[in-house]
Amino acid sequence: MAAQIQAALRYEGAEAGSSFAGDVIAGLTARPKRLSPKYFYDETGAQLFEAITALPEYYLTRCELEILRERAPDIARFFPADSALVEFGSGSSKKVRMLLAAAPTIAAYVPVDISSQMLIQEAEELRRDHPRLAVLPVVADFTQPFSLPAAAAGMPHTGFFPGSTIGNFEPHDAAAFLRHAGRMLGPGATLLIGIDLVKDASILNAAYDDAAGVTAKFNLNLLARINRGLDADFDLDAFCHQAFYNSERARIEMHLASRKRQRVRVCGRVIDFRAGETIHTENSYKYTAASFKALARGSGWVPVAAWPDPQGYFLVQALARGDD
Ligand code: AVI
Repeated sequence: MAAQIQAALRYEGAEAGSSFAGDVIAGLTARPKRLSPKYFYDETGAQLFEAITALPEYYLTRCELEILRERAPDIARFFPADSALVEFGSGSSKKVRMLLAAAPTIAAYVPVDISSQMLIQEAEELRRDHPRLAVLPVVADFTQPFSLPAAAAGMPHTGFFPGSTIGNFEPHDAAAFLRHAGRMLGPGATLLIGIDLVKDASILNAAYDDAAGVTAKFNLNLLARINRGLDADFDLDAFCHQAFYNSERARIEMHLASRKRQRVRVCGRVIDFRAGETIHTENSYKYTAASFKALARGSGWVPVAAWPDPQGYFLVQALARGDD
């Protein structure tokens, strides 16, 4: 286990050392300014995201958990006996536990996440609770090709990508991910994916701009992370959180807006902001059942079943690999 932790830390150290600085400078010198949402998730960011999932306005997690709780026996019918369940971006194991409870014939669980700490801790707890299940964590950026553990090689694979995380990908990246997942999971694979649905803008806006200001803190933490990691001097009080639904592009946009004209130093570079100028930090795309099916079909998958929550806010969609 110690070796696994060390390998994971080496991986994270290399990530922070190389691409973080380059991506931040490239994003802040681009027009319009932007930062990748993947950098939200340092330790503080991951804790703030957990807090977001419990907010009254953030319906996504509650709706998906309700679907998994109520429909797990139907969903479990899509898992072949003695198969491996591969979760992309696993984080906490709350959702997969519902599937494992309904499908005791799953032989292996392969959580894939870039954050080694959570991965290893959750894996230990799952091994304790499911002694017959092979828990085979993989520390990797799941958007890039990675190898599945040899111990799961001969098993049929089911992918699990909950949380509407696919909504944080640009549509062409979402299509690329679906293709890459199909190649990784192999012939005969099924993919179970959580999708946030298009709905009234007032519900969407509230979910990303909550009254308690937790999402604002989550967004501003990106600047705090840059201050800490890249020797920068962002004044967090001089920026404010903005989130709004862009109905033409069916996406929530999150920005950090400069409250005044100002100059910020990052990694020895000087970045100028106009008053009101924003850094675009995240898109969260929303789909209709039909628009997601079209995306999946165009990316090598066949929609085989879908389970919405009773309000029709969220959808768990099952896909089968198309060319098998
Ligand atoms: C992780 N992801 C699905 C969240 C979302 O809803 O797009 C991230 C998030 N951003 C603000 N609130 C939650």
